[in-house]
Amino acid sequence: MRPNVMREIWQRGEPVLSAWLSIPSPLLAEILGQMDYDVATLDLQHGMISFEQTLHMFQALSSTSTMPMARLAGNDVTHIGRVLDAGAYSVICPMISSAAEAAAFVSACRYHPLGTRSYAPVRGQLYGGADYYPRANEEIVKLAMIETRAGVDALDSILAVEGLDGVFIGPNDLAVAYGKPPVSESDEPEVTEAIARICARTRAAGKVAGILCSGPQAALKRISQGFNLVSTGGDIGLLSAAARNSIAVVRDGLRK
Ligand code: 3PY
Ligand code: MG
Repeated sequence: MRPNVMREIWQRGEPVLSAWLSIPSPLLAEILGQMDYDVATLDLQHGMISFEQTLHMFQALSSTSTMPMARLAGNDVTHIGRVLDAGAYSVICPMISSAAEAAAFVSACRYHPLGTRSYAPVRGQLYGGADYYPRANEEIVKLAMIETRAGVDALDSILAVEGLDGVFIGPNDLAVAYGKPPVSESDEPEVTEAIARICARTRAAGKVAGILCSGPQAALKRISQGFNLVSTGGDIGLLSAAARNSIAVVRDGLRK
């Protein structure tokens, strides 16, 4: 099976850098796949991406060295199976609040006897290779999103779930959970302390600590805090910033 680049990067002790895609476009996936990201995460929870578009975006990514990841729409066994069958090599499950939820998520990602994933990996096998079935259980990376108060409280038991590779913090939902405004880089002490605690405990448990970041400087700061998986800014934000700057230069020039 094609090796999961994320595991190779973590084995070297380096952080994984992810693009974050919400716009449903195979061409966009191909363009970002040509940049220097390790993985591209399709946001199937809050992004505008359907199952058919997921398939086509994964196909577009497979012409590049950037590996396909998905932030799932939810902890649903049928949905998880379909996203893996479409070729996701790593999956992030939102809103995990207990060890039982984390265990159900991991089970949905693994074949018998370790889990309950139904067999027929169709495109997963085309992308992964002929030995997909015997290797997929261990190769696919499984991350639980911590973004609720219950999830923070249950962190140690979630980290103890066998087969879970680590956690991924949703900083917006987490801030909301603490009664604060939804921003990726909150400076509210309760939120910053919770994020630091989640990162420290997760790394101490030998697991992956990931987090969504609003941009490159935030990503660098999170890596220096100990995170070893970061998104470095989403497609919508990148496009908006580039367009805003571009038109501003022209309008400023016309005023001179
Ligand atoms: C969050 O910040 O809550 C997320 O889930 C990222 O989209
Ligand atoms: Mg969230």
